[in-house]
Amino acid sequence: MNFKLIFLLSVFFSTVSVGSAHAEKIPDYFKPYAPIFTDKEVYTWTDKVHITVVAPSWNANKNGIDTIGTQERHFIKIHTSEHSLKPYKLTETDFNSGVFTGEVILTGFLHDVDDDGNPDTNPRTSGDGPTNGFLEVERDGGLTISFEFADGVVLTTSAMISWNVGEMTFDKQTFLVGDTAKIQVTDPDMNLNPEAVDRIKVEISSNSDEAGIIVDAIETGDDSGIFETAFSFTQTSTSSGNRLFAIPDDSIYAKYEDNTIPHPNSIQDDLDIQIKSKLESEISPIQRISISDVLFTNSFDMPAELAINETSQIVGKISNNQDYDQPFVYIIQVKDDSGSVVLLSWIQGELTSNQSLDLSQSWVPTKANNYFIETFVWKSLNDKVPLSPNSAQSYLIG
Ligand SMILES: [Ca+2]
Ligand SMILES: [Ca+2]
Ligand SMILES: [Ca+2]
Ligand SMILES: [Ca+2]
Repeated sequence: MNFKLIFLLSVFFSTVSVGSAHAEKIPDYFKPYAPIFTDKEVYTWTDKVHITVVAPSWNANKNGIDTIGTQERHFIKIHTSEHSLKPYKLTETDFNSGVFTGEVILTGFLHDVDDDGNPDTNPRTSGDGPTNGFLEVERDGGLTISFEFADGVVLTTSAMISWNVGEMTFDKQTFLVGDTAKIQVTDPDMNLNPEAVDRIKVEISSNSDEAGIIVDAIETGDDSGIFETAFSFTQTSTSSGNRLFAIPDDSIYAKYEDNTIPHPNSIQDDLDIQIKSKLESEISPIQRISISDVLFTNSFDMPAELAINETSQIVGKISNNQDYDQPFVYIIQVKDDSGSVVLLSWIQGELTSNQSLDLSQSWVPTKANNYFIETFVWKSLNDKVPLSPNSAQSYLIG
């Protein structure tokens, strides 16, 4: 038994060595060794396909560049179910490498990728290699490369075609008002031309400017499928170009409409890719408005003491410390010494950039007491973020 096994092994090894001794014949009918490689297993519809065939037996001239693919009965064919390139020439990478390469640019099919009603692709099938090939492909089809290596021996390899769901990120989770914000979109399907920089549209908006801006994101290289854009924030002028009107505490939104989404979505479907960030200020909310202690005036606007059953005005002043407009609600609350609220009123409004406002509320005290008068500035009644410290004082009406 042992002898038999050793014998079989020796036959096996000697077969291998005989095979390599004959590898220089052209072609080697007995050893169909010429693996075909593509640089990816899955391509998008407009990718550039790099093809490599390792075929040492086709290295006829050790001192010159050989080619494969165009010899009668030894054609290379690159095809989908609908379109094909044949014959297609591949050239040797070096005089004596036995490795043959070529490229084909996939040209997709007619499709509108930016929803403007016009197709953005130029599908065509032409070229004879090694680098001038264009080939139309379907969204979910395949791509096959075959090489008639020897009579009756056809070597093939296949790759898939698919669309991809786009991805988008901000470079930071929150931005400060002076920042330049960056957005990156990855969608290989929008690399419509693998030999030139492509661009896509990104919509950017804030709570303060819901219409926002539309900016171009530019591909980071001819063949990257990654797109970048940058924009800044303004609190003092309207949105324009790559500048977005937004005030601190606004949410910042970016949207990319992906019109190239994969199966099982239909080819006509689109998907909004949306991300959110936030704009913050170095100045904390409580420092953004200043507040004065209240004064009391009579009906002639003259300073006056409070008195029982007399109408007075409680007058406060607030000032916008920021160079952008701020909505506010100003609240006046008066409590008696038991803690009961005897007056509560509020004034809503907006302070323009660096504006000061006098705010007043009439009050008729009805009994002698030691009153506690407080004023507050909040963002709004729903969003009770203090924009200034509270002001408080006691007032004795005897
Ligand atoms: Ca050669
Ligand atoms: Ca279009
Ligand atoms: Ca490109
Ligand atoms: Ca896509």
